[in-house]
Amino acid sequence: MALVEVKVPDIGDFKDVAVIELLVKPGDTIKPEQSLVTVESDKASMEIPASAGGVVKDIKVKLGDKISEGSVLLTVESTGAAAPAPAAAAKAPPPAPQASAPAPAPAAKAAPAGAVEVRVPDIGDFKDVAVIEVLVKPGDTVKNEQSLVTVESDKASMEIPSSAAGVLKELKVKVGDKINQGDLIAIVEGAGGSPVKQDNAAAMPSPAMAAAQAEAPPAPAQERTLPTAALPPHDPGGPKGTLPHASPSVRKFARELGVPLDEVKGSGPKGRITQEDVQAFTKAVMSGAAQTKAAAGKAPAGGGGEALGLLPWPKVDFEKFGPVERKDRPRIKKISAANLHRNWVMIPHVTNHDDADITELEAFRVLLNKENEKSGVKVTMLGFLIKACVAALKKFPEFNSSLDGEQLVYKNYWHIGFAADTPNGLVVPVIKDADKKGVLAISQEMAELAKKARDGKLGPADMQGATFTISSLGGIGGTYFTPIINAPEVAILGVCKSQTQPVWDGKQFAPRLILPLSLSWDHRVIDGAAAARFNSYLGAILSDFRRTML
Ligand code: CAO
Repeated sequence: MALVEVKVPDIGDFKDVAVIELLVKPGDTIKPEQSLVTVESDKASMEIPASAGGVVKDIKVKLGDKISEGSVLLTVESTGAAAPAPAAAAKAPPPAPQASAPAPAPAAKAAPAGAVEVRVPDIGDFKDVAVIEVLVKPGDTVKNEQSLVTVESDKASMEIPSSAAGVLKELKVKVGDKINQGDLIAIVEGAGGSPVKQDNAAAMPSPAMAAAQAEAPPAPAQERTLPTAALPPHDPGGPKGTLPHASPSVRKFARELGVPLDEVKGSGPKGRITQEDVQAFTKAVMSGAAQTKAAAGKAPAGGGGEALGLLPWPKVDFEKFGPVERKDRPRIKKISAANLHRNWVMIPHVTNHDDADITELEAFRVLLNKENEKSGVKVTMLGFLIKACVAALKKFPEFNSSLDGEQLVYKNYWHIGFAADTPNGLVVPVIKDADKKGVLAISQEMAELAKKARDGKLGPADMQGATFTISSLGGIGGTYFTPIINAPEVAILGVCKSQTQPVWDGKQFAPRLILPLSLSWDHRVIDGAAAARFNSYLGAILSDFRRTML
């Protein structure tokens, strides 16, 4: 079987274009005309198809390499099945030189003084292509070759550039219009711009198109108003592995910002990614509202310290030291891990520990449960804690706020989340409007939500809208811990198991039931003194619940 070199076919005027995507790898079996690499200039992109089929032996280019016609892309071990595709041999229509010699264009119609008609250049095979994006508006100052509109067929999209510089007086097309070569797009006036003469102002067709055109008689050279048209870029409906559905300029913009375009959701027609989509994605990542896959992928692997300039997470062959068992982590654990990690890294946490004397409150709780034995509503310390926290949050509204850019959002509702331990991981159901509910109602709702959580039946609405969270390990044990704030909240209360302790009452040691409190707070929003006051007020309420009435 022969080893065949697959070279870049005639791609017209495109020289030294950068390889931005490799679509095949050694060992792949490829068919003639299958796309091999994507190349891109600053105006357009295109996929280079194979001139022969077979098994890929060796890839001769890598990302970033600059290639031109004749560059060797790869070698294939030919199956002999298919003859070399005509693409390589195909002659593209005469290439479109970049607008270097501006001259009055015969096609540029009279128009008002200094006004220039900008028309659709030779866009090769493309007929009746729809305008899917208008990139400028009347009054804009446009530069020569600045993209004016994006058009799209079912196979590719391209930007149509201006042939003149100046102020855009009129736009003659709108989104949805079908356009063809020679159609008037816009009128541009003045500012040194002039229509540009262009022989063979052909938009560069893709090699596949070139192949198709090879059979047609060469188009006669014409002077056209528009000198340069963008090369039809990649085929959005093409084989898997092609670039995301976006215009070349948007892809360039995304590359400059380091935005992984395949993670951006397009809001344009047919899911096309617009510049605004890229900007919104960047904003979301910067504000912490979203994460790139690369960042998220690093987190579960053990913290991905590379992004912070830390050592990579150690990779250990555990089997070397003994038998191991691997299990997939439940979905809830993965989601909460990513959230906890973000919150821990992005929020400057401080935790204040304090104690509350709940001797009387516990006695009251026991009495209440005895009285309510028949009703079946069991009151735990958490019910009182939720009510006590609402009182403290009302007294210290900063603790019931959220950061939003330069502003602090004070919430005039008090929805309290509580961490619930379930077989599948940690979830945080929310008691809505806890300020309007009594301890019995809160206890009942908490029991229902905790059951729903353990049964895996909590809906998103059950877990949304919290303004403050309590994490109680009181039923389990421990003294103090450092709970992680549940963003965008700014504080969380951790509670551990109450213990009877000897407390000095001024005359003697008396046995008192002491509840350990751990308040974590966001130091960007809250100061240490405020946190100490919050804890101390909370302790006072828990010692004497009558204070909530004050
Ligand atoms: N001190 C001493 N005893 C306590 C207590 C406290 N602070 N809090 C609760 N208890 C007791 C209860 O009275 C109950 O006692 P009885 O069985 O004798 O009646 C027992 O501990 C069990 O209580 P509970 O846990 O069922 O009820 P709860 O209202 O306290 O908590 C819930 C409900 C859903 C929060 C809890 O079951 C849970 O999941 N806790 C774990 C939360 C968690 O994982 N937090 C860590 C998150 S990491 O930040």
